Amino acid sequence: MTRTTRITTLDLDPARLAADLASAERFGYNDSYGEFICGAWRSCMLWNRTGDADDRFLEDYEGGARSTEYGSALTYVGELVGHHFRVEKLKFARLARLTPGSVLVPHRDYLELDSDLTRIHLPLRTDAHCFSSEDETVYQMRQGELWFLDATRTHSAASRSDRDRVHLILDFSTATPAEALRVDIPVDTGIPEDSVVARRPLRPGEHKSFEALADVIDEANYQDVLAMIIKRYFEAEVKAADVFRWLESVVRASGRPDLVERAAHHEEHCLVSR
Ligand code: YCP
Ligand code: CO
Repeated sequence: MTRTTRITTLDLDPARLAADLASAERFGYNDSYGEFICGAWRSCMLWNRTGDADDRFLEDYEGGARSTEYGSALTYVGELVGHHFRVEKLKFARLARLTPGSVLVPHRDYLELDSDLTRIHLPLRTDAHCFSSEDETVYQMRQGELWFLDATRTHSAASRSDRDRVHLILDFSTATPAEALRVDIPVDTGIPEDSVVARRPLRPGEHKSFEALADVIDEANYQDVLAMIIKRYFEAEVKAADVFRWLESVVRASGRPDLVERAAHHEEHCLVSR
């Protein structure tokens, strides 16, 4: 079984990367998948089924991907992808901007598709204040590192940076990351120790104190309360699955059946089926 792993580190050309990132500032981004996001995670389709950037969701389809106007505009990124990957297996390429202060709700990808894809991340712009997670591991993908991300496992991301984190995200129709690569690199090592970020142990009563948010939560700040729990998960040893347990105890104690139902559906949508 292949696990999330750092495949290699690319030797990026800073000037050419800067030129593509400058072009990307002017692209049209969409706010698809808002239910997975507290804050903003804005995405731009570079390659998909139709070549139309307005087709913003992952979907099942046969055959090769087409470049959108934005994909064609990123000449350096296009060369990097063409050099390292079997583009005939590529289904989707996106730019994703995680904006300052934003977090993703722990979730699993591809649940709505007939078959899983192979997910690759290449951070184009990031810093020491951007974090990713898988289950109970918080880690950092640094600029220029090529990662295979097992998106079928529960994962999340958080930014405490003051700039957008910009990642290139690729999805291939292969069973393993090795089949998506053109270059022969061994892939199966897991998240390396030097990428892992330690979290502190939970303080006694820490979960309990979050229950006080029951007096605060309503339909307008539901996502903000969830964001607070997710931010704590990135700091302290809360289990990924317990993010929804903490939310559940808040909504139950709030005496709001509508919010209890909303949280239950939200968890189902993120982690189980959709
Ligand atoms: C995706 N994961 O890859 C999802 C949606 C957040 C990250 C948004 O499509
Ligand atoms: Co995801």
